[in-house]
Amino acid sequence: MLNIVLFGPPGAGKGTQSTRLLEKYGLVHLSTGDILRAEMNAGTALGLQAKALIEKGELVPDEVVIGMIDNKISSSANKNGFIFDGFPRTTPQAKALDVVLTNKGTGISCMLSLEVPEEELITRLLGRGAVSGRADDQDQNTIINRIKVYNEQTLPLKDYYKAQGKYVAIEGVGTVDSIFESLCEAIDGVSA
Ligand code: B4P
Repeated sequence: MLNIVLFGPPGAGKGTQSTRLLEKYGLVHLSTGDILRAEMNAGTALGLQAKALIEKGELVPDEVVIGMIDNKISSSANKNGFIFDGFPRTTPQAKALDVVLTNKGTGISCMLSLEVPEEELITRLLGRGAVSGRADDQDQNTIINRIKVYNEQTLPLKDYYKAQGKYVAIEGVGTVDSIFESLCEAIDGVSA
């Protein structure tokens, strides 16, 4: 199985590139952000809990996100593998993911990290906020808090995957096509 963690700060291009990668490699897309937004739109109890946190730029509790991912992996048997988009975001999430995949006789193939400077992230997210209606993209202070939370809680995962020899840095500034090519080269190198 090919199991890819697509990593990077908010606005790095994870969702954008995932859409293309899953088509090319026939993978299952697992975006915790998308799952949480679907719960918010459906007005479920989980969605209401998530909305309050997401609109402040905070993370949703680990146990909630881990449970969602566990369900999704279990209900996607016999596939080529997964793209994990926006997950894991904390060390407990990464450890839980390793346990779930090990129990399925598989593991993470690589962590592809999209590297984008902070000013560019803010520009992209405000740009998306102007058209998407996403509350967490419309307020600059919320965006700055998301980046702060990323630096404090998510960035340490680079070292987690580096220690396993799975971290690959990808230049995340450029055209969507050129970044897609870099990602494919890295994946083909890992799966060759
Ligand atoms: P996510 O849905 O994961 O949102 P994101 O990180 O903001 O977006 P993404 O990174 O996918 O967007 P993209 O760059 O593609 O998370 C939202 C919230 O949900 C989190 O803040 C958190 O509260 C919660 N959450 C999610 N997962 C969680 C977890 N595991 N644990 C706890 N909480 C969790 O796109 C951004 C913009 O850039 C777009 O407008 C795009 O068009 C543009 N863009 C992309 N590539 C570009 C390029 N090369 N050049 C110029 N613009 C580009």
